[in-house]
Amino acid sequence: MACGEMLQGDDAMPHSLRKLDVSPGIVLWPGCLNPAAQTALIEDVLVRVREAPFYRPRMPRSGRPFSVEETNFGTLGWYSDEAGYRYETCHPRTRRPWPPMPESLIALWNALTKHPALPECCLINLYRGDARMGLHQDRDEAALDAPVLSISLGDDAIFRIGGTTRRSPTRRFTLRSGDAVVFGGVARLAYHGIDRTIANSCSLMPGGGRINLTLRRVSPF
Ligand code: MD3
Ligand code: FE
Repeated sequence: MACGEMLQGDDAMPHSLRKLDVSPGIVLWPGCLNPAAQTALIEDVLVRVREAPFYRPRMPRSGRPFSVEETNFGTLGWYSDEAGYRYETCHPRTRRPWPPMPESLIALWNALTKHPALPECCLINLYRGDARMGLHQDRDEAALDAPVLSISLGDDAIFRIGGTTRRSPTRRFTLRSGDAVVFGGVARLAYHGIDRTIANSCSLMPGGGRINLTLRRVSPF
């Protein structure tokens, strides 16, 4: 995987692979994946999605459907329905284990997070049309010491992040195809969400839209 290799200190490392310290606990690698790596990754993802199709999660209690569709790779998949948020070992419709994570994603996790424990969950979020994700915290993982790695593919997204209370001020930045972000330390429990995506800002996704891959360690190490 181009980004992982180049992070070892390739002289040819393009400017776009520089990392930006956005705020405490948040490191952004704009254009971490070059266009060829983005194409290879989306193909890896869509092949696995044939075995584990996208479904629409529902809100706890109300059962109101999410506007995003989701699926997972890895040993544990994040899931939500009337019964609540939780991790599951199998796809809700096929009842089969989630497909394995692409090796390229594990390499990227090791290169960017340097975290000693392997990721267990790769949540795939699919944004089409007016899909968005309201402000929330990720706190269904016992391993809150581990960072979270996010990789964006396809259309641009307006990402919003605040502090550890719902009332903390928020800031916004754009996540573009090929960007990677690590959220750790004080940012691990920050409220965050996706306000909207920008249709037709990228041609990577067949049929348009945006895919976000979120890698997480779930169990204590
Ligand atoms: C900051 N996904 O799946 S990725 C999610 O683009 C989620 O689909 C968004 O929030 C998306 O839970 C945002 C960026 C992200 C992911 C996890 C975080 C930011 C985070 C966990 C803690 C703090
Ligand atoms: Fe989240």
